[in-house]
Amino acid sequence: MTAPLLALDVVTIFPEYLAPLSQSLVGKAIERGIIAARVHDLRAWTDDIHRTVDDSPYGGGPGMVMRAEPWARALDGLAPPEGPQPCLVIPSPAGRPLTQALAAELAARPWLLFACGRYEGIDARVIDYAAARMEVVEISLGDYVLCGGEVAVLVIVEALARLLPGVLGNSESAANDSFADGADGLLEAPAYTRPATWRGLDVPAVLLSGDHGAIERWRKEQSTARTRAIRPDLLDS
Ligand code: JF5
Repeated sequence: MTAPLLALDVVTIFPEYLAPLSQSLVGKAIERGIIAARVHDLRAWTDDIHRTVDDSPYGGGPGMVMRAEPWARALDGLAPPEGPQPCLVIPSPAGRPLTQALAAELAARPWLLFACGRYEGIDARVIDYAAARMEVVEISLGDYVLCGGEVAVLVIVEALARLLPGVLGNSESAANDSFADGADGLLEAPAYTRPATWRGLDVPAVLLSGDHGAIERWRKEQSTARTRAIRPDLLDS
């Protein structure tokens, strides 16, 4: 097999949480060798009998913080300092918002290393330690708090995997997506399939008309109306 387009490492204290990576489109891309994915248990890089990954926060406050040392050993083990370096991706409510543009940027990297935080997050020095030799991107899925980074990693991997050549079929190409390069950035118009009447509900007649100009205009109106109602912020830009 030829080299994968994208290598993924995920470090987590809940490796089973990443099981969905082997399903669906991402799973297929792994089977087909387009993506190489490895999931690692952070506790493999602890050295005490309790395999401790957390401790109380300096300065006080609730909750626990992930200790720096296991993370540094994980980074050094997976990406030895003298070798090629991955882009380190850390899901965090304090990160850069995930957008289609950021997903496309990440999809162009050869190697991504995901660090899944839990509790109140990872000792901040880990980011400084990593940033001295690799690119580090903290990414937010939105303004809410998850219990850990694992689900965010699944979201990020799914968003970028479908942008890799060969992952989507031609019929489901990413090029037409609302947020793809050159797209209008509006929400998609509603979609319908057979039957034309279903439980008393009809497909809009224009879609059955065969008039491609009228269909295009109708879809644009639908997109604009939906966007104005649900995501007016997308119209401002
Ligand atoms: C995480 C400590 C990281 O909660 C998130 C998140 C919210 N939006 N985007 C990501 O990340 C996981 C939880 C707790 C650090």
